[in-house]
Amino acid sequence: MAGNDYGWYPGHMTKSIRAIREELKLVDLCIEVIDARVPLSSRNPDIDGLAKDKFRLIVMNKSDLADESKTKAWSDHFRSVGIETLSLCAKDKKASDAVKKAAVSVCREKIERDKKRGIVGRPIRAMVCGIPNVGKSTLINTITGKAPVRTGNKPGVTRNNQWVRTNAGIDLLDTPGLLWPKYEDKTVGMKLASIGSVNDQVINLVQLAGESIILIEKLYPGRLSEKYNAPEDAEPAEIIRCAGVRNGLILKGGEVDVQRASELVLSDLRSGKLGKITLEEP
Ligand SMILES: Nc1nc2c(ncn2[C@@H]2O[C@H](COP(=O)(O)OP(=O)(O)OP(=O)(O)O)[C@@H](O)[C@H]2O)c(=O)[nH]1
Ligand SMILES: [Mg+2]
Repeated sequence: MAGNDYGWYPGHMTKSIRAIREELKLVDLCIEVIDARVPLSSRNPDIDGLAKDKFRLIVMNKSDLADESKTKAWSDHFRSVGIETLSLCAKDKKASDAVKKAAVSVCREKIERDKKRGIVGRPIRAMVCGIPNVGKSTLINTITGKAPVRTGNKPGVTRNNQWVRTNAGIDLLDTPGLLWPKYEDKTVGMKLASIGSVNDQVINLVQLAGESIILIEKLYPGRLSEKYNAPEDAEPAEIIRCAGVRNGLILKGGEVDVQRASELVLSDLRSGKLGKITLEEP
């Protein structure tokens, strides 16, 4: 484990940033995909630099798993700082039109400029970027209506930039998920790990489950104890134990398998089985 700060910055990410920089000349629009459950922590600070001369759109994805009122508050917040924002579920067909419409609206200056030069119908070239596992590739597949790029429920699935042409006025560049070398705030890494954007193989999952439980109990009191039949004032270790008992995760000697019970809690959190949860407020 890379310390207990949930750091994960493999060599391929350094290479990916370099490769993205090379593509940037060709890009009009930066579509930054973030996770609606952690809208602050899932914004890679490097993207502001990479996209500084580009039109911008934030997509708050996985909003089907997030707290609706907080998603609305975050969208308002991002718009108030001047970045057009959409909240959506990339697996939902409706996402396609919403993104295309927003892209045209955000890039209207470029479209006008082209028109004045006699260029009509040149597609918007959009780079889809963000941290790992937030649904960048899924969004591209939904917009194209096919599956030209690979997706998967773990971070680090996309390894190379890939342009995807559509006949809908927008070309899309799929990019590998990027984290950054050091988190300023310790809880950032924990939140990113809890939503599945950090490689689970470099993490102590028992510790992560415990820290996630503390945060969720603070924001959504009673949610976990109810789900796992634990006493109302149960400590994290007790909640993990109850989750194990409830799901039959028992070792040979009769004790709860804490490792698997912790993994189960994290899996329930990530898949929405603990209900809609947003871990940050604007
Ligand atoms: N619930 C839910 N799941 C989603 C949504 N969008 C994507 N997913 C799932 O999230 C996982 C990651 O999706 P990908 O599209 O591979 O994510 P990515 O950002 O391309 O990930 P990397 O290439 O690893 O950086 C997959 O299991 C998707 O099915 C969404 O809006 N809601
Ligand atoms: Mg991908």
